[in-house]
Amino acid sequence: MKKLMFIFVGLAVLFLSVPAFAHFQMLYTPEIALEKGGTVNFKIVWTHPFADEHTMEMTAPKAFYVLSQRGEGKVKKTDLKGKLKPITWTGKANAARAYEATVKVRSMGDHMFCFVPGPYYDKHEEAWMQQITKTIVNVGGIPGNWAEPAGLETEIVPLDKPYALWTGNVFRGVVLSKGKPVPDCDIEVEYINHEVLMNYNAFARSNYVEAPQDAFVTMTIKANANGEFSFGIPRAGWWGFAALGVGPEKEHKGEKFNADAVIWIKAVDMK
Ligand SMILES: [Cu+2]
Repeated sequence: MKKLMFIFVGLAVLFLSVPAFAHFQMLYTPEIALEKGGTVNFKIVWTHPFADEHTMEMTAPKAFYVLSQRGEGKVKKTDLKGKLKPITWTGKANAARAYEATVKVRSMGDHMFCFVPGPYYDKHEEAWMQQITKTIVNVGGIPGNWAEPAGLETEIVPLDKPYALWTGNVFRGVVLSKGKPVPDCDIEVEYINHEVLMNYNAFARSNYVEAPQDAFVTMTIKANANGEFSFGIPRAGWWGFAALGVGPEKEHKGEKFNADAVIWIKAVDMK
């Protein structure tokens, strides 16, 4: 009888458990602090970048563009949707549709890449989700529009240059929805824990960090009353920040809709 109970509990855990780790819309390119203009290759993957436990099937993207500014110059918008090409991304657990893009950046200054994915239906949560994502690339160390809102429905506006961070620096940001700060929201933070193999459309399987417990896989921090947050960066590499459910849209096709605001930063070691 006791044995039977065990099996029951085991099965219940198996079927009721929802994925513990947070998903992130990756908008990844190996280098974001460039010496000079050139070609920037993006891998755009909807996955769990710390655990690499499940890669999700992306739907048709809504928008992809870049807002470029050199110094105090005019902000130039370039549509990049036509550059998106579907790829198959292979994770540890499965393979799924993702996208890649090859983009030329010519001018010095900041290039704020904005990606709006199509809504994704999550069966476990019985809700639609969408992560509106920014990655800011700099050329030549000339600052531009890195601290300006892109004007997205929801976004994280950095208070520190996201491409000029040493390991151990603090990264701060402010969460906006329709241009207004979102007080007290939850922000999930995750590390890209696996080397991104650009030529293989896959993560490397070696040299990853072992988390001592699940709360370290996806860290959750809170914004303050002004929608601002800060995070000390413990390790070189890529860190993603996702402000949860902060988008103004709450319903899609008669069901719950959660839009998150995501930003990516890269830290480098002082050596
Ligand atoms: Cu997930």
